[in-house]
Amino acid sequence: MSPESVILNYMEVTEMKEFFSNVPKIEYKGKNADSEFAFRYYNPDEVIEGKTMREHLKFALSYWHTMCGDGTDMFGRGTVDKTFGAKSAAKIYENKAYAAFELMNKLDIDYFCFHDRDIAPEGKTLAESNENLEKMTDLIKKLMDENGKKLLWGTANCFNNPRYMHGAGTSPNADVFAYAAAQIKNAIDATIKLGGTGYVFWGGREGYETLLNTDMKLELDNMAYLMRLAVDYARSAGFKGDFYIEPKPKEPTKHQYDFDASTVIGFLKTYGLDKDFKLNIEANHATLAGHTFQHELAVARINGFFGSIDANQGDYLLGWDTDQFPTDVYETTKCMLEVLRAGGFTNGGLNFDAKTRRGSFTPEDIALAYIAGMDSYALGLRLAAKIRKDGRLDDFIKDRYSSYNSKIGKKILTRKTSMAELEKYALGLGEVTTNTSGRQEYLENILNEIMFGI
Ligand code: XLS
Ligand code: NI
Ligand code: NI
Repeated sequence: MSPESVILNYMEVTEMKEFFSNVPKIEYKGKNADSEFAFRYYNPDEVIEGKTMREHLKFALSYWHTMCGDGTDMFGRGTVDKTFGAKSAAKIYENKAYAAFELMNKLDIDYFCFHDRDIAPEGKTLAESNENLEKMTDLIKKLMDENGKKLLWGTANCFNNPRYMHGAGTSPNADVFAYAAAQIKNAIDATIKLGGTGYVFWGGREGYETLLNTDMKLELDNMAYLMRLAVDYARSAGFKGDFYIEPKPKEPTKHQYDFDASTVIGFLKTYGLDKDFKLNIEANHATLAGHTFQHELAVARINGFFGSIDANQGDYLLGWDTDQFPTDVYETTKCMLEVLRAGGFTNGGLNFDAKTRRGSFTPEDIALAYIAGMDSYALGLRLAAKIRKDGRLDDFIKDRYSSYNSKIGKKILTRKTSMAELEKYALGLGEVTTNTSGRQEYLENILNEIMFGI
């Protein structure tokens, strides 16, 4: 969004103190809370499985959706004013920052995530853009210190500007590759300056539309080289956090190179980047790839790439990234089950890469949306812990593979057999008569019983 595109522009307010004046400080009030401005399930200090809910969930505000997204879609202009009472670009971005911290305080959110161009406008030249970024990170650093807020991760927007029409690191144009590298270098500097614990690569336009004009190998090689350069630069500049790739199968390009968790892990291993990166799994991207959210998280976890999460949800009837606030409690529960199985977040967290629907256009809607997302994840955490305590689902899985605990199974599991021995054993079996039921429906009913049983 460029500031000029916002039509709902009121008189410039220079000393605006409160931007979400109808939103009170949100506190945990329990199930019987008598106001919509309250948490019913998110009780930050409550301990679950040895950690507070605050420590488990590590909620983050996404600066792009919340401070910048104005509801523009393919068929209509913005419905929401995100100028925060200002007129000039400089003042708009300043007010965005003040409003962001007010909202984080009111919602009791400890972290935020940003693209370079969300927090500071692009200038006429790269040098000017860098200057804007420097100035805004000075202000944001001050606000972080004053309000005790932290940066979960930073990233560079290498997809909005027309120069990136053919990609950034995968552009056929070497000048674009150089420009992207320069932009990423500055975004890394900004992340380090703000003490960020992560740096994300979401491959904006890193993909292709047609192989009629695309050298896929050269593009992938270059994308990996840009990542290698970025990691080496960041480490030399003192960055101690994690690097993440955020998989997405399509949109904006028809075929995004970072298709899904498995594809990205393969890519990282091919290019020797697997020690440097983890994954940032987004719910809506998982479903676009034809997977469940839990599948993507499990793939990341079992391969040692579990890092961070973009918490949102899509619409199963639509084929694009709707970035809705997550309210499907089956999904948040299965997600938190994976997070607990992974041992929880280290440098990562739950970033609400989510926006209110275009018709939910008031400032209060933003707060209500975050409350809905946070409460849904709090419920998910509570229910995931309950599932683990109940133990029936975990026990079922363990038991299902018990044939590997003895005899030929143990030999297979300990990798101490051979094709000849297995053949001899199979010949002796006559036929396999030992299969047991997978009991899917029974397990689905147990899940319901644990989640809703009274
Ligand atoms: C877009 C992505 C993006 C990343 C950050 O679909 O989700 O918002 O999270 O660049
Ligand atoms: Ni995302
Ligand atoms: Ni997305």
